[in-house]
Amino acid sequence: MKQVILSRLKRGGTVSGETLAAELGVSRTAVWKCVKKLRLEGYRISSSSRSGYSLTGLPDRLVADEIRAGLETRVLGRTVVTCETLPSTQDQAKKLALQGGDEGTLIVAETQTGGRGRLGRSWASPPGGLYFSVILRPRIDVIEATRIPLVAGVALLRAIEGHTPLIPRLKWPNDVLVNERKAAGILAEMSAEVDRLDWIVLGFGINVNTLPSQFPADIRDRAVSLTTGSGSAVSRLKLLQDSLRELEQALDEFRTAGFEPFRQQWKNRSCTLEQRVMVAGERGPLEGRAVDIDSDGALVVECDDGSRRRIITGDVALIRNA
Ligand code: BTX
Repeated sequence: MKQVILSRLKRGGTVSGETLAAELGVSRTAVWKCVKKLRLEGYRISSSSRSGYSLTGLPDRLVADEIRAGLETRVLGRTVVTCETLPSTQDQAKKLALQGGDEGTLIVAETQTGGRGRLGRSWASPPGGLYFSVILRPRIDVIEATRIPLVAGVALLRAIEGHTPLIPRLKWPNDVLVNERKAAGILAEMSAEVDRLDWIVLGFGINVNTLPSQFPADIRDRAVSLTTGSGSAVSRLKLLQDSLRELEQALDEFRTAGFEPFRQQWKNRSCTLEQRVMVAGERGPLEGRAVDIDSDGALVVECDDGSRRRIITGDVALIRNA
């Protein structure tokens, strides 16, 4: 009944409690109770005893029904779980994946208390940001999975570009930088057997409407939100829906056309290539010039002695003015 009332109000105008009650075959009190529930979910509904109810605003919170209503995907977001707060959407999604959760299952939280980054780091997750994880079960070889985070990075950039006048850049492997500060990050985790990929969980942390004062002091000069970067508010709901659409399209393209088109797009949007970098990798620190992304998605660094090293995992710092 709540959904019927909501879609009626979404058509616009004012509709009386009496009309709604008659249309639904319920009492006016029942209608009023549903309106109350919708208000609790964040819908702004004005009411006047003479003319009735009208919808004046959508929730700023991410509501599962709203996410689903505007989704242009086949698979991603088929199941949506929204939470006010979670330790980590990634942990929740991994738990569901292990229990056999469907491909496309989406976990979204308004805030996280234990948001995780790569290599055991943390991801600050105050209100105003977008924090979500999605379960993928791609039918690809395990070896191909290393490319998925870069494919996801390109997809996220496309979504951000569609929402803001910003020119975001990708820092290997998949940080999104705006004005040289980090605006988003992607965490990819997977479970596989020798020859079979079971699942990949992709986690996205995007600073959408986060205020500078909401970032922890130690990252305040390195983090930025899309709103602060662009000077105009960005809809978290639309950005979430567009990110999922772009991700699904990108994964389809990856399946049919392979990694090469993404490698090129990644390189065109990169702020890592042709820069002097310091890599904290598995085999110790390494300094050199980032020269390429190879066909596996690894970063190729040319050391000062001319030798080339492939970086598969690790942290890359750009050395400015070198
Ligand atoms: P990362 O390891 O590349 O980035 C983490 C590093 O970035 C931190 O060490 C810190 O320096 C900085 N940092 C932390 N929080 C922020 C922030 N909000 N904005 C800018 N810089 C920050 C990148 O890891 C991958 C992050 C994925 C986060 C998502 S959120 C949804 C899902 N759930 C979860 O627990 N993780 C993922």
